[in-house]
Amino acid sequence: MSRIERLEGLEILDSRGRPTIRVTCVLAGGATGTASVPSGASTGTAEALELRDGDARRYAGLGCRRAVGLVHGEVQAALAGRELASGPDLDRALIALDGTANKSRLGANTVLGVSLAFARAQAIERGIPLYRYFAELLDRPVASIPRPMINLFSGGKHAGGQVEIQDVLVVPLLAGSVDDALATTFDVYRAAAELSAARYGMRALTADEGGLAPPFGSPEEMLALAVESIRRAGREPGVDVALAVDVASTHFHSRGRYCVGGRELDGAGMVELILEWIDRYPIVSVEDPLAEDDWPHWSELRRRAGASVRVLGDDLLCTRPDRIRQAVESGAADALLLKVNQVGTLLEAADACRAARSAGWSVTVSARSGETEDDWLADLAVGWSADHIKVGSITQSERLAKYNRLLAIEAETGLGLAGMRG
Ligand code: 2PG
Ligand code: MG
Repeated sequence: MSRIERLEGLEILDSRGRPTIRVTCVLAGGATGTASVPSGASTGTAEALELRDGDARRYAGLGCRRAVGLVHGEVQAALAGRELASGPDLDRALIALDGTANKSRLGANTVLGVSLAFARAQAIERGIPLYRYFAELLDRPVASIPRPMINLFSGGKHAGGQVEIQDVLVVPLLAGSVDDALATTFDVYRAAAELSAARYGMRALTADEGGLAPPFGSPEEMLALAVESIRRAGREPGVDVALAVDVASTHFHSRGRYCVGGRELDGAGMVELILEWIDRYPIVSVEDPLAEDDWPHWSELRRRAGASVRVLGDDLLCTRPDRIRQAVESGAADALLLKVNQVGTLLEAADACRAARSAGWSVTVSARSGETEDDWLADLAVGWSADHIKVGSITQSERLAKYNRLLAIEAETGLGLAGMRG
């Protein structure tokens, strides 16, 4: 049993210079945990709500003072002094206190900050590493370290929108360790920066998550340059290093039409385009290939894409167990992108993880485009035995905090990287 003595909130800035919150939880015995909450840009409609101040005179309405006030006020008043056996106990109390379906009263940012800070405090109180604490929440042993999917090129909402698709990522297939995966990616990233400079005459400007963002003329140009970068780095595309794509197609879709690469396609046309990409490029994972509500075309794509590629749901699923079950029943996807702040508590994210696992799906734990220097995500991905982790590129400290934590966990545990198909 743990007893919360005090909760403190602090408004801090994320990697895009926008406010977010950091919560500190002090337990009666003195153990203290602190955690910071990330924030997305290409958000799904079914995501839980982030509480923002809405005061246009301060941070364009994005301030988090109300969330901080709730941590100090209502949430602390409701929880301080309560005996709590575990994180799920606390999360149930938070869900009941909020009382809405999408955390719109307290805000998913407020709720998640408290949920994570308590987890850290309890792990400290029990003297166990955070990844072990997370593993116990799912009642699974820590089996492996997730294989990173690392941003190479970005477009869409994470860059200037010069090309519609959001991210092209590298997946080091043969790497046996995080160390190896990062060293391989370093070579590919460097080759990509050199090619971008030669071809587009620009230095290596980066997007929100540290991916390179030259002014590609089309998504195909972006994919082809990724393949060329792998080759230039002395690796064989599809053998040593494969590609993953976050199409994020919800964000260039409107009223049944997808506007991409100068084309205007309906859902069937979008399915054909994705199949063509899978055919032409060494793609092993395609995320949000269709819009968040285009369920029939998701199922058609999953049926036709073949077993060598995972169809990964982000905006489609929003880490919600009900939407995952719908996707399992309709055969819309076979991989979950898990972002805890899409649902707001560890408890609900763990349910989502279980729902995906019991359908035989793979799980990719993901950071958000607005991140902080906090590294809890690395512990979560290891603790929940994710197949992959997606935290952005190998630049920018808010990304590297997670990779560096994975390196430390790897050194401490000697665990190997997850295989490509679990
Ligand atoms: C995504 C994420 C991370 P955002 O779409 O997968 O890349 O972006 O946090 O902006 O939703
Ligand atoms: Mg996505």
